[in-house]
Amino acid sequence: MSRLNNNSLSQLPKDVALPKYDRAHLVPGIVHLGIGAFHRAHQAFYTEAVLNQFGGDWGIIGSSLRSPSVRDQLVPQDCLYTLVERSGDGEKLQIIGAVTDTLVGPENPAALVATMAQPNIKIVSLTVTEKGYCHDPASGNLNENHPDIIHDLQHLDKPVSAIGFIVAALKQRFENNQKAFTVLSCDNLPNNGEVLEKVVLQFAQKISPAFAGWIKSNATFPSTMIDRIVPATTDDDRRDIEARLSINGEPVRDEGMVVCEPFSQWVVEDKFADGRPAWEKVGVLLVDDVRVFEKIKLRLLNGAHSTMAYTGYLSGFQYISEVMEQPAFVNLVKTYMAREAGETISAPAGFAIEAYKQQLRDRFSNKALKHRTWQIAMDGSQKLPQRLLETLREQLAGNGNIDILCLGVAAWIRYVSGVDEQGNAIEVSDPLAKELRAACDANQGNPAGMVKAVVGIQKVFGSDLINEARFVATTTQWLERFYSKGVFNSIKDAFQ
Ligand code: CS2
Repeated sequence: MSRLNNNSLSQLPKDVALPKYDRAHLVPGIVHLGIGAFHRAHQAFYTEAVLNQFGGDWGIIGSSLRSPSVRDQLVPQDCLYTLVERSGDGEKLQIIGAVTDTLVGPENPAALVATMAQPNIKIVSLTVTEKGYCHDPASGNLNENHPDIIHDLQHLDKPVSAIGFIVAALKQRFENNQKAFTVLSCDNLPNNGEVLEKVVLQFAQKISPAFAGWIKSNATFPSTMIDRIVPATTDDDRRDIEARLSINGEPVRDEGMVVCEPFSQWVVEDKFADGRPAWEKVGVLLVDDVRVFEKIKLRLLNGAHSTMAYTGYLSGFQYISEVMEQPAFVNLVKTYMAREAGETISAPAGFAIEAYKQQLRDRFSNKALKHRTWQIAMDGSQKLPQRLLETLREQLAGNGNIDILCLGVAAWIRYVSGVDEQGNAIEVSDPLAKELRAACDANQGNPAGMVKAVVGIQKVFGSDLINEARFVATTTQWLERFYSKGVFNSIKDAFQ
């Protein structure tokens, strides 16, 4: 079996869309930190659209800050990969060519820093997930006790964290009197640009105030709202696509392919230090203020996602589309969007918010996407603050509806206890997994004690929420119900 590469392009089946420009003319202008499936289906897709429709030469150097697997998938195939859009209407295949190389941070950190410091690099973008910011989610401050930050402050010549890489590369530019770059956060955090700027400046300040001052006045940190549902690629996906790419009956293997939904959205604050691709020509919304878009998306989409992930997983559903086949869950999601989340949102003029909510429910119901509840359930300690807890604080302040927010928090506590309703272990993937498990174990059989212990973790809940009696009581009631009659039955009783 052959492998997708530059030579196979011209022979691929006619219904596979190909790069329409000469890849040899690309000049890397972007280094992306964290080249996972999301980047390949989102920012690289938009840059590809600019290249296809309007030319230019913006190439992307991808990098992984953890494992070499994406490099091993992409480099042997000239960094080409297939983007597969799936919905009930079928499947659309496109080969993306915008990525020119892929580096692995841990293998040679100095090489990645040097690449980021090259004058042709104008943007360093990142998708490193919430926990990659090494900040305290409740306060937004750099977590100086984070092992990666401790390491990087001592060894900035070989950083391990995204923050360390950014600071190290900016430092070389500062020392060489070069221009700064734009640092473009593409993670699901409210005000992600501000969050990133804060941790980068706090880190740089520890090196020298003059350097931190230079970053502040020269680098820019636009905030962005990113949206596209991109489940992790599976071996079944790779096998299916092999056949779809076959040349003269011989399958073509693509190890780097990604699957996504047709929908995508990107809203970007337009403040770039040294230029950018003409993304506005291909549907990206360049605006002065992203916050309202980010709030709408995080609360309606991601808040619903996390709530469905914990309750759905515990009810025995593997995929989000299966959860959406249950009338009680549909009603739960509708109510949450109208009430708990919806009441805290004022959409900008012209934004059809009801249509947006319906479209979200349709997207969740896309059966062609195998989006695992377990995947979304990951890293809840990093996600809950912006997905549910900020909404909760607003609702508490106005004495408003908090029921489904408490249900979501209770389901998360039930999930991080680490044992499902059949007594099987749950593989909880979360940087605080041990601490959360210990808090639950110390209160076995005592839902009220579990809630107090978990909500007492200030890194997640701040110091205020433990004192909110209505929140603690409602969350405890849900957790009691979950333990006495099961999660699915509790939801059916309340929402069917
Ligand atoms: C999901 C998101 O995994 C998760 O936590 O909620 O990745 C979600 O699919 C994206 O934000 C959609 O844009």
